[in-house]
Amino acid sequence: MRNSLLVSVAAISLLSAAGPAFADGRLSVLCGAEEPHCAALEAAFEAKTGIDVSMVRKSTGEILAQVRAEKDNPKVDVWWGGTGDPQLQAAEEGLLEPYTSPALPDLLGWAQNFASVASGQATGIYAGALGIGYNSELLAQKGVPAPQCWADLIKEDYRGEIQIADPNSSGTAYTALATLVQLFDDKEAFTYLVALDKNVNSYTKSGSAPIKAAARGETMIGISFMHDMVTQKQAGFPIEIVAPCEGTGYEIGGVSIIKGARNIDNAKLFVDFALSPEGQGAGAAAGMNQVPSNVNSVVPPEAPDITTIKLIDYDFATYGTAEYRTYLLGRFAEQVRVIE
Ligand code: S7P
Repeated sequence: MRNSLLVSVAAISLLSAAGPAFADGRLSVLCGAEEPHCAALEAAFEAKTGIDVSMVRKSTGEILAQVRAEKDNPKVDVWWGGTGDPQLQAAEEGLLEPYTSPALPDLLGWAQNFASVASGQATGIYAGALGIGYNSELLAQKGVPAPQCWADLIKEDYRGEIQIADPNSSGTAYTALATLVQLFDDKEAFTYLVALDKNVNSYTKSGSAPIKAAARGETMIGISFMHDMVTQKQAGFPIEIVAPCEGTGYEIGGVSIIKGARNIDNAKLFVDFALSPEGQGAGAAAGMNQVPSNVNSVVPPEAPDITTIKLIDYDFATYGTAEYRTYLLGRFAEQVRVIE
């Protein structure tokens, strides 16, 4: 009798260990936003729920690569932050778990649309537009005009003066690639990128690195999200922010649960929190300047007003497909640069 009881207990423990989902007070999150943003959200969620979060920051393309690599044995529960296209690509590849948060009706239209493009497997958390940022002191020293348009960036004035991230690792740079293809046609966009390459001094891993480098005087111009430029300006660096005259693209940052998440109940709690005014307020408190998706969230006072910027009608349904990602990144490697 005692022996058979021991066997049953052992079997139950084995089943639980192998089972797909059990809340045990832990949660593993991959964070695609800025480090202070990740840390602030982690602290706020832990304080509210007592759940112990393990949060790792990576660039968006790197997160997609990890989620793909771990698909048969997922080690991560939640993907929070970073640009939305790679989450749409993961959704299409069946790597995410559908979840409709009760907060969905409180979200702005663009965040709800994003959730429907993702078939309920990812939800919009914030939005922000791409821009050109320049260091006004370096610009004055060199005596060149301030760039106003994408077209300006291929001029000789800016030879070796521009940074942009690698579209393979960075969601920001993928957004830039998809933006240029939507603004011009494919052929013109890649001709432009080849010309731009002559002026690029470095392709960085992370999307915010170019504007941080410009802020510190390591490059004159950075192509990044405007809200990341505002953060540098607020820190006192001589950065000027330009909304390109031809129009620009934008991101919708996303949150999603990884298919097969071991801590699925905690993951749902995290998604609900990330969509709440309280969770979204953690970003603003950490000095971040994206536009939050919940109608009741406080918009950071200096967040770029995306309603006044000339935005393209960014086609998330197309540029969020794995087919387009493969095509754009392949063509970039073939015609522009293979980044080591
Ligand atoms: O939090 C700032 C932010 O610009 O970072 C994310 C961005 O994708 C940076 O990551 P990458 O290295 O992948 O480019 C944005 O989602 C976010 O707004």
